[in-house]
Amino acid sequence: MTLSTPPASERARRYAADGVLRVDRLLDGSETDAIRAAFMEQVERDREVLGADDGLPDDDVLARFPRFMQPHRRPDLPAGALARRLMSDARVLDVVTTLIGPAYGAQSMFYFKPPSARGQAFHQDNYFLRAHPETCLAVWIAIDDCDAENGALAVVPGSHTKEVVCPEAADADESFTRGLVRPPEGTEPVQTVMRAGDALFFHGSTVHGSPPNTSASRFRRSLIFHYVPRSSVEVSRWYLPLVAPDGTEVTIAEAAGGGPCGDGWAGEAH
Ligand SMILES: O=C(O)CCC(=O)C(=O)O
Repeated sequence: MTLSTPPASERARRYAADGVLRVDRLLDGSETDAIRAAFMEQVERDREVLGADDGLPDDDVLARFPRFMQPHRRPDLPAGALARRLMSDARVLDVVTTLIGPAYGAQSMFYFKPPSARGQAFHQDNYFLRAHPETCLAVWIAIDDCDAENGALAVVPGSHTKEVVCPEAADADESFTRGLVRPPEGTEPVQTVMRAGDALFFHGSTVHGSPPNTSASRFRRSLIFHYVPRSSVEVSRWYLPLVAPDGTEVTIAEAAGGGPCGDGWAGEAH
């Protein structure tokens, strides 16, 4: 199976069936060039201000190029201002609203994924965001052309109808994150091939992840947003405050305890 971009009138149906929707050319080349340049400038100047602490050893290439978390919360930085603006961009929100109705922005992330970087084992975003009573929705935008060699995203169509499960241990040689959710029985992963500016919109229970970047010289950068429906009554603390389309910050209750891993589970960042 390959994922194709349906006509706009087919988007909701395709998303309901597959749990993932591809929209090619969401951003144009001048925009992805500007995003790439702003984030590279930031990571070279000061990576700590936005970089996640993923507990990586200093000699891991991802310690030099950590994923950036919640850059939209730093609109004083050029990269943060871009993330903030794009989180509320009409082209993005139009699709988001078609799929899940009126929504709030909950998270922005930027992955650099340089050559030799490990990937991210299969997982489900609902495990982390815990937006209730609804699901979250991810928007994954390619900032470089990408394929299996440089670690493009792989998604599991149809897995969004299954439960959120408690992860098992991932292979640390392949994944910089620790949890692994296997594709449910009867489903198959699809390795995507995308151009810079193409986007995937996927359901919070859709199993997805990415292989290591085995290319010699091709970064695989991506800009990622997560949204929750405006009808959500709670979400994990890390995602608060949410951001309304007009930029207003909104706070709802914190989701805590329970979940697929039992009552002791206190939540963790994505
Ligand atoms: O970009 C990647 O390699 C993985 C991103 C991802 O899985 C996520 O944002 O949940």
